[in-house]
Amino acid sequence: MVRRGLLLLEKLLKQLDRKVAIILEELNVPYETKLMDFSELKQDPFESINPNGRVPAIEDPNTGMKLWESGAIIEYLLETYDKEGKLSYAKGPEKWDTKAWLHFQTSGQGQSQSYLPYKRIGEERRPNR
Ligand SMILES: N[C@@H](CCC(=O)N[C@@H](CS)C(=O)NCC(=O)O)C(=O)O
Repeated sequence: MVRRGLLLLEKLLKQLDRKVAIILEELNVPYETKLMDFSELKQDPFESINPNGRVPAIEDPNTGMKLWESGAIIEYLLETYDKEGKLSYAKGPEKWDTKAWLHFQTSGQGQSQSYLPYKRIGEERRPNR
């Protein structure tokens, strides 16, 4: 099946964006990245994709889907492009176990670890705030 490449809107070297890129790579889904500047995030046209004005976000020309929130993007990619079950399970306890790990990562571990480097270098606030 010939697929058109997805557009991944991200900021360079951010772990949330890399997480989405890793899924795309593992599933052999073609994509290109568009690196966003902070100044572009809190206004249109980006806010028409993500009203919360944050990356990552994707645009999928194969389905017309535009999506934000890394966890939702990952679930979408798995359901749409992992028909062979390479990274996901269609049913059974494994399906719910992997969802538990995904929610654990996005709701807790992901957010807290993104602050760790800034704590280590002694900054009170993230430089991008
Ligand atoms: N819960 C969101 C978090 C997204 C997020 O915080 N993204 C950061 C970059 S890694 C961002 O866009 N920050 C811009 C800002 O805070 O204005 C997700 O998992 O996608």
